[in-house]
Amino acid sequence: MPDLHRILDQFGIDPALYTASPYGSGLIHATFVLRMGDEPCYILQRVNHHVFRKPHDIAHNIRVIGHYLSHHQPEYLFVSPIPDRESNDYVTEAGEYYRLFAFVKGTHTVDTCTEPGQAWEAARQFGQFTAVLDGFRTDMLRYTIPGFHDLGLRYRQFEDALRQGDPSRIQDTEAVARRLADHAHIVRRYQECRRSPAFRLRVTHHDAKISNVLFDEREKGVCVIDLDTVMPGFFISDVGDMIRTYVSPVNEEEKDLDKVTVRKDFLDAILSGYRSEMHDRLSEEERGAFRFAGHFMVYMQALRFYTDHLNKDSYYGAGYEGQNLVRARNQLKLLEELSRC
Ligand code: GN1
Ligand code: MG
Repeated sequence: MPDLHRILDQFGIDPALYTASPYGSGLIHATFVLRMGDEPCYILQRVNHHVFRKPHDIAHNIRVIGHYLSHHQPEYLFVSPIPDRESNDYVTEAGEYYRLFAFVKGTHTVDTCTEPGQAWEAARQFGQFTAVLDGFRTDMLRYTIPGFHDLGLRYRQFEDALRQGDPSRIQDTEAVARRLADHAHIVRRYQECRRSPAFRLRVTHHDAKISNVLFDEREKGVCVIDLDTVMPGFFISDVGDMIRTYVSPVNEEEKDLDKVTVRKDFLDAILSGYRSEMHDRLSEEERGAFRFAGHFMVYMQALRFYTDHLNKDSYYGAGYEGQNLVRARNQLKLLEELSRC
């Protein structure tokens, strides 16, 4: 638990009034909710600066987008961090970076998508986020993680790990490596999309999991949160990550692969919710890549988990031996299921 007293003091908040407890299920940052009694009031987040090497760039992106929206879409709910006493968007304490958000009253998050209606609402929110920023110049944004959803790069990192990773893990998992290499045609199609002038760079969220959407009491989507990976990107990143994380009834941690299946009604809901905001803005060629989006993101995540397994879990960490291998196998199964429908 961080030294709350020193951190909150920098935001001008009396730490004695709140109790902090861990919050959410993200793999990268450490997140805490601050409650006054039972009432959630703030979200405090310690930024993982090994992953986000320039926390200042995150703050820059959120600031320029917030500025644009306040002029062009003032009714759009955009959750920016609370400034500290000196108007900084984050504070530093013991070499770590922390930021604070107001808890949006009357909202909640969901960890797994249990109803197609939730998938529709979330997809509409991610579509709307890109749609309201359609007129915003993407070159104003910084790349907070360079090459983040570059599948060519992720494939090269997989090949590097096969050469330089842990020798016994490489040897024990050759079959997984072969199955991954069998899908390399997805990289080639991705490169074609990138090169095509019909594929536009847009403001893309890049982490479209269901827990990054706030819902109200009537289960309507309210807004998207977790804007660290907002960068110029292709719509297939967000649609693909929704497919990756909403269509299966179980998540990437599931070991029983029989449970990894594709719920077609959820898939349809994602496409319809996203189209409700974005259909007219997408080119014909982009519209033809909805299904591909799922293959692209699930494949990338399978590569990333397996690569990390070979690299001894240096990126994601592991709660038990072989966890990233479990995740990689899970994502491979999902890819195979998606390819069948
Ligand atoms: C990481 O921390 P979280 O869960 O929001 C990762 C995503 C992966 C996801 C897999 C910055 O996101 O790209 O899809 O884990 N974020 C980063 O669970 O690497
Ligand atoms: Mg995230």
